[in-house]
Amino acid sequence: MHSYDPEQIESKWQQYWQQKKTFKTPENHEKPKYYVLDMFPYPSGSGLHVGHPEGYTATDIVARYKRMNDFNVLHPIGWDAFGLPAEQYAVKTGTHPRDTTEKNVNNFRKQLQALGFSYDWDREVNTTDPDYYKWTQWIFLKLYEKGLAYEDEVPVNWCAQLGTVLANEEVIDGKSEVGGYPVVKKPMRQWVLKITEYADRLLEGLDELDWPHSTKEMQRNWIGKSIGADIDFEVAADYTDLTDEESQIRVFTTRPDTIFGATYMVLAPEHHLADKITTPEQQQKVEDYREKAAKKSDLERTELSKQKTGVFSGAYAINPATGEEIPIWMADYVLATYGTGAIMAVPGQDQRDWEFAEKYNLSITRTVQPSADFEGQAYTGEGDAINSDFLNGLGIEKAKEKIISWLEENEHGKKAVNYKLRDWLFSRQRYWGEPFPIIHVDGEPKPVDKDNLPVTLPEMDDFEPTDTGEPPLAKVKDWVNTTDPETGKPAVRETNTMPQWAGSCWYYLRYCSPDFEGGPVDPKEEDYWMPVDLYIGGAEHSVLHLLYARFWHKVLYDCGVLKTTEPFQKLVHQGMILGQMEYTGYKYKGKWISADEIDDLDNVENVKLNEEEVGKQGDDYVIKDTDFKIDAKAHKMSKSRGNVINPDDIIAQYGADSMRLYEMFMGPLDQVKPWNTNDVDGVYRFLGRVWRLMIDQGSGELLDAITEREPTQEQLKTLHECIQKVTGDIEELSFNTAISAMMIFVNKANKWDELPITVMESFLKLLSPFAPHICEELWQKLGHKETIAYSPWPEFKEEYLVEESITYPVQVNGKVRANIEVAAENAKNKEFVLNLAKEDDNVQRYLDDGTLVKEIFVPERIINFVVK
Ligand code: ANZ
Repeated sequence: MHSYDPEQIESKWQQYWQQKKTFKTPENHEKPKYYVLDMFPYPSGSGLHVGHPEGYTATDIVARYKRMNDFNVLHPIGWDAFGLPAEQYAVKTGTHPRDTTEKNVNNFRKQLQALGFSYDWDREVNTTDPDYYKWTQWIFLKLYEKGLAYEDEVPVNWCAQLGTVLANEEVIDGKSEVGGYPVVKKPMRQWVLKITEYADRLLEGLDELDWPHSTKEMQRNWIGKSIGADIDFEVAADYTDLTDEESQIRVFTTRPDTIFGATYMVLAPEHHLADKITTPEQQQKVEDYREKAAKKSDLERTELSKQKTGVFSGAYAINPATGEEIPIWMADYVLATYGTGAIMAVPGQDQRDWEFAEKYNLSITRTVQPSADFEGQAYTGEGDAINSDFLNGLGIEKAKEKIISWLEENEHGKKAVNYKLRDWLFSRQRYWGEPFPIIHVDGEPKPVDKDNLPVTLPEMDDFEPTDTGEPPLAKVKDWVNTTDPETGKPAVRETNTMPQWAGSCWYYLRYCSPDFEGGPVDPKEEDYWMPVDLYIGGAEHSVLHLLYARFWHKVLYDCGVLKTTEPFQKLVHQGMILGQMEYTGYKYKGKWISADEIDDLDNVENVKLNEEEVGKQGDDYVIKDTDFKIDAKAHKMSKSRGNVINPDDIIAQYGADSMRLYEMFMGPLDQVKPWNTNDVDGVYRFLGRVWRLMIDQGSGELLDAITEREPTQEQLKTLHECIQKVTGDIEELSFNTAISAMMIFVNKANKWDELPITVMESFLKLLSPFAPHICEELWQKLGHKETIAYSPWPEFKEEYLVEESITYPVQVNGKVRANIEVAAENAKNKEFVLNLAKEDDNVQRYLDDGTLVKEIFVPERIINFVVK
């Protein structure tokens, strides 16, 4: 038997590609380049999940397509291999994280190779390799030299269970993103990177990038630039123990134009003046309140829907615009960490302030004329200033300008910009991360000389975090205690390590010249390959990884290390693959009922249905051949649900080509979609059909139908329709529709008696980026000695799409008796066409059976003769 046998074909070609180094990146810089990048995986113990091959197949198709279009292609892969799981496993089992990582990497590599991805395996990078992290440390030193890395005693997010500090971004609702453990604030000495210095450039750079709109928006929101004013309010009563400086409370506002409506002030409960200004009578109440506020997360505190709480300080401030005394309150809806930690409250225009003012009976003044139909509370829309003295009548923007000049003239404040972005907390109390290239001499940090990099991780076997927050590395005394090579003084090494983000901030640069010894990247190679032309990966990384990588890239640009200012020109997120759809029907007293009917019934029985039992009516899922609506849902794949699909199983059953093709056929790349094993079967059968189109099942040789004959007009038209569609679709990353087009081609080709070699060659080229193994095999059967991977992509020729003739089916009494070809220019000439039809031998025979009583002619469609 010589039927389609992916197992045999696929391992054969995988070996071929590896031995011949088919996908080695060209060294020359003579052709146009294309750099197509995957987000490199964290090599977890559980191996690939189905989400990996989704993005990786997409980039692989593009890489292969570009090679066939005569680009030099850089398509690399590597391992983001530092991180918590390997370390936690080490704590549990004593296995060194290095060993776990190596084992997992080997497994991942094997799995990726089994999918036939066209990576240049000579450019593999691994963030845990000292030859790699040497340069991560080198980049850190650059940051340090530029004053962008500093030590600070900061209130950090301390997670006792994980034994580490977490970045704000890694804390969700007061719990660790990994594991969901409680996180508390605690002051600790940490390394911090001054990403805030790059806030504006990180914002501006977004404009030139071809990224999903939502991802850019997330970056913009994360940076959170607000333009407004800082305004100083003077504390009114005379507090003898307040210094001049302390008696000015500075607020940040985006609406300085509303200052005439500032009827009270609010300080964050943690504000540094909170104690000082509180009057003795209010002391106790304020203390109680502050204690309560400390226990809430920022999110809880600022939730719009939340009941506002607060406490009066007893003190007053003077509104610089009105000269009036306004009470100073403390409330937890104002955060200490944003702006100045204090606000002027304008209940007339701010809803939170409105709710607070109502609750505590504070006065409300509107300073913007609401539109006529307005019925709400605080008015945040456009309108002319009212109750605002010299601002009256001005629109918001004009009023802002005017009040800012006034504030500046009178030294009450100035224009100000605020960012939500905070400096990046860059140290972790972990073993399995990059050591900092820093020693401490006489208590002061000192960079390790670049010639002495890398600072390697010392050997140790007790990876347990300490509950004081001291990093595990602190236990390795003979590593920690060292001497300063410059002065000979005793020194201690930094025992924190870098966060996992560090290695992934610049890996895309290392791929350009993985063995370069003069720096993180060879300038010549960076100049040629960068920026990345297409970057595909999950949306879950959109804010952090992308922001951090862009930050480092810009710093390296400023240091003269890079010529490009942005790393990733085009970015696409693959949509999540959910588990198989689950269908639930409902029974009441033993009879099916519709999903809409269950609301008012008790004891309804839920019945799981399998796919064969399910039908569709419009958008509704129903029990097949009935009107009973059912529920259809797809959940995230998870171990606990037991709906995880293992790519290895699919490859074992159907082969890598089917796996690749299926994941691309599921739907648009960027959309969320449920897995469906039946459909894998469908694409597998499609590949079987391609095989049988060309191969004799008995001999395993090419069929006689594959000939040297010139293709017919119809064959050329069918082929070129397919070339046009597949080419355009790959350019648009619309892989599912490209596959449909190839299925249409095969359906048509199945009906041809002869298949011209040239047509089949072109078709194989189109299919090869998607299903490379079967295409290599058939390409070879056609007599080619070289891989299909560099054969030129078929050129689309418009001329073949033009209809040169039209085929009329000719019916006699409703039955088709012939098909006649009519040249396009005569096709609408009724008399001409009918005469031609009557000349056909077969038609003539049926016409001779009786008398022709009627001729029906539908131009360009059909002819029918009625005979009696
Ligand atoms: C007066 C005002 C009037 C305000 C008005 C808004 C509307 P974004 O856009 O997020 O920058 N604010 C300032 N610091 C704050 C803090 N630490 N905690 C909570 N809220 C704070 O928002 C800036 C606005 O949020 C500022 O402008 C301030 O309220 C408030 F009709 O000042 B506004």
